Amino acid sequence: MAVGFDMPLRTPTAARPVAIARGARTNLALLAFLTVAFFTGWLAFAYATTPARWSLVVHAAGGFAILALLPWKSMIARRGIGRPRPRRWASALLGVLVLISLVAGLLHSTGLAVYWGPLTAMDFHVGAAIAAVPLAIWHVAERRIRVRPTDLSRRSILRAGAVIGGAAVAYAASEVIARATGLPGAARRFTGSYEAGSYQPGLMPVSSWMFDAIPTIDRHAWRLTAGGREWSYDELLASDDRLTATLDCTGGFFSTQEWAGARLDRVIGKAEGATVRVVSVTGYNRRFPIDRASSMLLATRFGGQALDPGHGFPARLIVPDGRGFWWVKWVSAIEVDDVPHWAQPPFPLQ
Ligand code: HEM
Ligand code: HEM
Ligand SMILES: Nc1nc2c(c(=O)[nH]1)N[C@H]1C(S)=C(S)[C@@H](COP(=O)(O)O)O[C@H]1N2
Ligand SMILES: [Mo]
Repeated sequence: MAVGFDMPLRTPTAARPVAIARGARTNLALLAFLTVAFFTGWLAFAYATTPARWSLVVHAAGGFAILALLPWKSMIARRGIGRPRPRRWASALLGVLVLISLVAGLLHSTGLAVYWGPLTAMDFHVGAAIAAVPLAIWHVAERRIRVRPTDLSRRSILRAGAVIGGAAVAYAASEVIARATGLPGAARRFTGSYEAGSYQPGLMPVSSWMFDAIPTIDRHAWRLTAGGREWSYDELLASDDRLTATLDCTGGFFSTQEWAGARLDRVIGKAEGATVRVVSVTGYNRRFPIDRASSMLLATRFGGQALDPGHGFPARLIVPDGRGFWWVKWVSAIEVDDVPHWAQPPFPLQ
């Protein structure tokens, strides 16, 4: 970020530059909090274990800090929107998207509105945040701000600390209030997700990462390619390894079921390699370190009944402690090779 903080030139009075310098610090703080919120959000999505918890504490504090800056930013925005700058509407749209994201995040966390038809509050929360990214980059690039020594003065740093501390206290208070008033949000898991249909397969939600539609698969025609051979559905159905595990979807729900099928290490047999890649008939796939195979299950059943098409019939992967997007549905092939497990996008692209 370099030159171009040109406002003092247009404001020759002695009083204005002070106000503007304050505006620059607000913008700078906003940039920092938005960046933190965006990355900790994805970090929380990457885990269904403790890193999700501390990511979300930082995330929520960042979100509350952005809320705290809104009065100051709206002063800057009101001042700027009056200027005949091209594409001001894009800044206004950025504002709308960030507000949608903030409101949807709070609706999710309080539990006041978790499901909106086929979509969840989380879908709006993350969707609006992603849509805001190009606008935010453009907004900042077009309005270069110069970081001045005073922006890093003791006073500025103390002020930033006060905003962060205040945001953390506000977040903690919101959690206490949610519990005291019995808001539905009090029941969320450490990932922020809500329980749905546990131990009741018929009530478990059906979800896709992005665009995958439920395929129609004929149980007689279907074959699984794994361990150097082909498996029929009935052959796989004969395996009775069991695992009780919780699917935690980034869409904002979790569901615990008693899964049954074949342990993954039994399915791949003696195949040697560093990683195991589990592939769906739709092409959707995920790769895992081979030493995790014995903790994963290729399930054909849950709660004593066969999987239905929505939940992955004929077979789906169960990944204890892995977010829902690792639980590949409609599995058709399992491959073992030496491609490293990190040589894949951190989140599926389809
Ligand atoms: C513009 C960027 C973002 C802002 C300002 C923001 C802000 C917020 C706020 C204020 C909350 C409510 C916190 C609470 O009361 O507990 C929240 C919750 C949440 N956000 Fe974000 N967020 C942003 C982007 C994202 C992204 C990109 C993701 C994921 C990829 C994400 C994932 C989550 C999750 C999982 C929760 C629920 C946490 C819980 O209920 O405990 N956020 N966010
Ligand atoms: C929540 C995200 C943000 C929103 C919604 C937002 C919105 C706005 C709006 C509506 C304006 C006035 C119209 C315009 O100039 O296009 C504006 C001006 C401005 N914004 Fe932002 N902004 C955000 C974040 C940032 C960040 C992160 C920076 C810099 C790091 C920044 C720097 C500026 C500057 C320098 C101006 C010009 C002020 C003036 O002309 O007086 N903004 N912003
Ligand atoms: N083939 C395929 N498998 C998939 C997905 C997908 O889009 N395609 N979505 C994943 C995601 S994000 C989740 S949360 C779970 C949802 O499983 P469910 O519909 O049984 O609740 O499936 C996972 N397996
Ligand atoms: Mo999901």
